[in-house]
Formats: sequence, C-alpha cells, structure tokens
Amino acid sequence: MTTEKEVLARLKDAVLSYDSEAAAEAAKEAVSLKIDPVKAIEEGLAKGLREIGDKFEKGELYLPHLIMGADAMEAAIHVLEGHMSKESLESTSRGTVVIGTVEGDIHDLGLRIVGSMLRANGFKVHDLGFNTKTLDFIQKAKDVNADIIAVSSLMTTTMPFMKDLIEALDAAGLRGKYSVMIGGGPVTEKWAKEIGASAYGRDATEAVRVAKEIMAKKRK
Ligand code: B12
Repeated sequence: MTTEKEVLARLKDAVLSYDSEAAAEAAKEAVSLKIDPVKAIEEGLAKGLREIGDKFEKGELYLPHLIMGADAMEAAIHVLEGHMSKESLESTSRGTVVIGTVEGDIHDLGLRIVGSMLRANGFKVHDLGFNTKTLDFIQKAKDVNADIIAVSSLMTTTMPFMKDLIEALDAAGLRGKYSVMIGGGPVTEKWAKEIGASAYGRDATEAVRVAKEIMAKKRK
C-alpha cells in the first residue's frame, strides 16, 4: 500500500526531475489517498520547486530547469485543483490574488513561479498571463473580489505601466480596496515606494511572505 509520505516524496521528485506526467500521476494518487491538496502542494510540489529555485540562485541550475520545474508543478496543481471542493478552496484560501505581467511585456516565467508558489501556499490565484492591460487587471480584480493585484515587469520600458495601474485605481476610487504587490527583474523597493505600491517582493518566496503579511494586516 502506498503511504502518504511516499506520495509526497513522489510529488517532490517529479518536480525535481521536471516530469509533468509523473507529477500529474502522483497528484492523482494523492487525490485517491485523500491527501489534503494544500499539504500535497506544500509538502510535496513546492519543496521540489524551492530546491530548484535555490540551485538557480546559486548558479547550479539554469532557466530551462526553472521552467520545466514550474511546468511539472502546474500539471500536478491542475489535477489537485480539479478535486478541491469549493468549500475546501474557500476554507484553505489565504486570500485572492490577480496576477499578470504588464502591457507590452511578454516575460512570464517569474510570474508563473510566483503564481505557483502563492497557490502552493493556499492563495487563490487568477493568472492573467503576460501583456496584461491596466484595465484588465482592474476588471478581473473586481470580478473575483481580489485582495491583492500582483504585477510583474521584466523591462525598464514597461515598468511605468505599474504606475499607470496605481493611478487608474486611484482615479476609480479603488486604491484602498486592492493591495498592489509588484516585482520582476528591474523592479526595486525604491520604485515601489515611488509609485505608491503596497509592497515589493524580490522573488517568489518573498512574494509569498509579503502576500501573507498583507492578508494578516487586512484581517486584523
Ligand atoms: C527569458 C527571457 C526572455 C524570454 C521570455 C520567455 C518567457 N516566457 O518569459 C524571451 C526570449 C521571449 C524574451 C524576450 C525579450 N526580452 Co527578455 N529576457 C529573458 C531573461 C534571460 C530571463 C528572464 C526570466 O525569465 N528570469 C527567470 C525568472 C524566474 O526570474 P524573474 O522573471 O526575475 O522573476 C523572479 C523575480 O523577479 C520575482 N518576480 C517576478 N515577477 C514578480 C511579480 C511579483 C508581484 C513579485 C512579488 C515578484 C516577482 O520572482 C520571480 C521568481 O523568483 C532576462 C534576463 C534576466 N537575467 O532577467 C531577459 C530580459 C528581461 N529581456 C530583455 C529584453 C530586452 C527582451 C526583448 C525586448 C528582446 C528583444 N530585443 O526582442 C524581448 C521582449 C519582448 C517583449 N515585448 O516583452 C531585457 C530587458 C532589458 C530592459 N529594458 O530592462 C533583459 C533584462 C535581458 C537584457 N539584459 O537585456 N526574454
């Protein structure tokens, strides 16, 4: 009989070996063993992706590894999400995040990793992908009653769209309703302060920590 521990290890190993098929299979097994999906993500998949992320930061692994790891994790999350009841999604959700890369910018790898890590930590994430128009961020945030709008930019030329978003929220009287968290290669804490963003995250781990802080403040 397969144990929970074995399935969690298989989930982690599938991400570490960039194997989407094995990840989806292990996720199906997690479902049949009735393993809590959040546990499967946190103690299985996310552990694998964190290991890859650590090695990437040390220069031991490269970009394609991150992409393939994120792909495997997403394949498994897709299976797990399909089996999470509405109630369990609601009760495990730490908050709702709308995430996207700004208009004119097609870089989405960092965004996907941030999205996966937020999901892995119990957030409900609506991914708008790359090249997202300012008004689409706002419309989606309204539609899903978001807590946080998370915005990525990888180019100095597209960073100003982050400022546009904050100004558009201000103009619509919605600035107090949504926390705006920003990040991406050229984005800095200084830029976040300058444009009046709620928070900045350097990487996916920090994005999770910051998002949790935002929610803790909000729920006080
Ligand atoms: C991969 C890549 C591409 C791929 C993108 C594939 C994809 N699907 O994303 C391709 C080949 C398509 C590409 C295209 C281009 N690219 Co490019 N690309 C890169 C590269 C090499 C890596 C980016 C990346 O994915 N890093 C890995 C991820 C995991 O890291 P990350 O994105 O930084 O994300 C992490 C953090 O930043 C943070 N984070 C990211 N988003 C968010 C959001 C929030 C809310 C938070 C909290 C945190 C957070 O967490 C993430 C995970 O830890 C960078 C160079 C570099 N070293 O950054 C250039 C780079 C970003 N590209 C650049 C350029 C110029 C281009 C092109 C214009 C090239 C061209 N002349 O055609 C086009 C862009 C077209 C467009 N309109 O967008 C420049 C930008 C320069 C600038 N102006 O600032 C860079 C810096 C290269 C360079 N040194 O010149 N690119």
